[in-house]
Amino acid sequence: MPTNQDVAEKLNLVFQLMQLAGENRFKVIAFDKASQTVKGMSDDINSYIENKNLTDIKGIGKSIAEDIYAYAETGEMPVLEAFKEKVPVGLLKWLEISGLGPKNILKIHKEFGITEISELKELIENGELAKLSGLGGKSAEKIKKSIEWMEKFDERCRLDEAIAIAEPIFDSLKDLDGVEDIEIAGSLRRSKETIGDIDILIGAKEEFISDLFDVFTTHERVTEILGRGDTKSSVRTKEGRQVDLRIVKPENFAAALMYFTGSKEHNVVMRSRARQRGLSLNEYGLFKLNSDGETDWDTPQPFESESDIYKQLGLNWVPPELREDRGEFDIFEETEEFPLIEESDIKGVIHAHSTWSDGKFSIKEMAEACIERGYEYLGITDHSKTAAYAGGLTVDEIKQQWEEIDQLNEEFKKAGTNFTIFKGIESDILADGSLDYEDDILAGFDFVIASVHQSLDMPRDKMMERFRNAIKNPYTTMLGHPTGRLLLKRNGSDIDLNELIELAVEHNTMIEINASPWRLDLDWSFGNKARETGLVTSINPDAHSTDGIDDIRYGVMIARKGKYSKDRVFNAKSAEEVKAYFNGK
Ligand code: DGT
Ligand code: CA
Ligand code: CA
Ligand code: ZN
Repeated sequence: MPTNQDVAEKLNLVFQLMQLAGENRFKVIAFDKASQTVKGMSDDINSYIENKNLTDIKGIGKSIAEDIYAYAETGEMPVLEAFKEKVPVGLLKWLEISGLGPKNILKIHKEFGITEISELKELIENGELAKLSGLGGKSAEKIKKSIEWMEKFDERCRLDEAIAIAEPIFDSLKDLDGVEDIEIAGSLRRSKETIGDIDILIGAKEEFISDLFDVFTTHERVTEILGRGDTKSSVRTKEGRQVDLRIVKPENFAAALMYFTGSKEHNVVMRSRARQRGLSLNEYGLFKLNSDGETDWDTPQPFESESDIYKQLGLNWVPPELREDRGEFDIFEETEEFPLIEESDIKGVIHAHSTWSDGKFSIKEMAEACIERGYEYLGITDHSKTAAYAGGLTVDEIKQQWEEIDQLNEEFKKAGTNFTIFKGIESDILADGSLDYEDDILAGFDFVIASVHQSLDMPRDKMMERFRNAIKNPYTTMLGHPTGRLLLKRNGSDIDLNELIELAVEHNTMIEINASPWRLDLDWSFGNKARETGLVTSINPDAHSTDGIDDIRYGVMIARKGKYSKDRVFNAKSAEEVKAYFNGK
């Protein structure tokens, strides 16, 4: 019997292959929607399969239902097999190469019969690719550069990818015999936006170690055992990521957790604080220094917890997100309470797309998904007219959309649902920094997110002028994804964010933290600047589907890392407060 996950994965693969094959847009979207629906379902899909009533599920049409029945019966999904014939699965990875669209990918594949990116790189290097029309000179150079970037970044993965790997492995270990303590450590515990390898730490007595490593190294995601020692095992998962599991004595757990959480920079300061107090701090614990200034292993200092170790070194407990040696020592010498934004503080969803532009769900469906998740409001922001490639809205369409929103709000009111949809727009910042509509239209929105989507690689001074104009524009409520970076894929624009943050504060313009795990932009490393200047952010999912709303989770992780408390997060305000703010602006 297939699991929901199996079915969702198969449908998603069809979706991706269809995209590559250049299938009709509506068919492609249908598979994407169906896959997301199945992934998010709480009941077992098999009960629908048995009752032959899959089409009762919203988002699954008749033809996809047939595909799923066939899959359940035979273990193969005919539509998937058909597409695999047309487009080899290996080509999917090519979609990540910028400068190479689906059409050219298929053309190259047909002409040269290759499916590996390494083979493509060879073709470029020996000049063969240039023989295909439209792929010579400049575009070949661009493709080659992009491949080199990808190779470089293969060493790391995004935060969401790391979580998706770490959590199931963590869950498979946490209740096993002998596990007294268990935590995810390393960069993942610190909520870094990209992760090298995943580190898991267990506190257990020696007699349990071997069994625990057995479970770990035979986990269903593991494809390769990279090493197995007495206290550490490393594996590679089917996603190509490395996971390290270390098992320490329960009494060493707190010290080891601190050590393996890092960062290295944070640890360096901690060790020097220990030395100043005549102590030595390492992964095994806290010891006295002998007269030669070396660790005296016979003098372990007792400690109860991480917090206790920090106390002994003159500090309050430092939340893992802040352990980067970026001012946390000054703060936690003084403060015990340093409140950081929490997911439960978020009251509404700002920055979401609907079918009016490039979103996959209607405004109503997006609103219902927000209500389901307990939010009080939704700020819809479809693309503006210049973004024609993303279905940007004409002035006429905006007026129709406003009517629809008024109507929906009226319906909510009548039904006694305490929920508000705000009228927003994600306006392109044009090349000269102006927004994408005349003032009388801009004035009709509740709020405006101003984002750059084109010509991201302008020279720094031109780009800065562009941003300055957008920030100063009285209709700009907030900047969207300021650098435009796509993590591990594309660098952001060359801009001076410190200056822009100051200017934004001066003009009462916010800067979003785009919570898409591809972006996480504004970056957390500007957190100190934001805090000093009093910048207000909004943690925005930039959702293009109902699922996308849940990306807020990653935005909150990054906002915490950037030291934001809830009073500097706009969408931690209630619907009433937000309404009052929009009316005032
Ligand atoms: P990553 O994996 O590149 O995303 O980053 P981390 O921080 O997870 O680094 P990783 O996995 O190499 O090591 C995990 C932690 O262990 C690291 O944050 C601090 C600690 N650690 C590892 N090696 C050293 C070292 O040579 N010196 C110090 N002070 N700490 C280390
Ligand atoms: Ca790591
Ligand atoms: Ca590691
Ligand atoms: Zn955008």
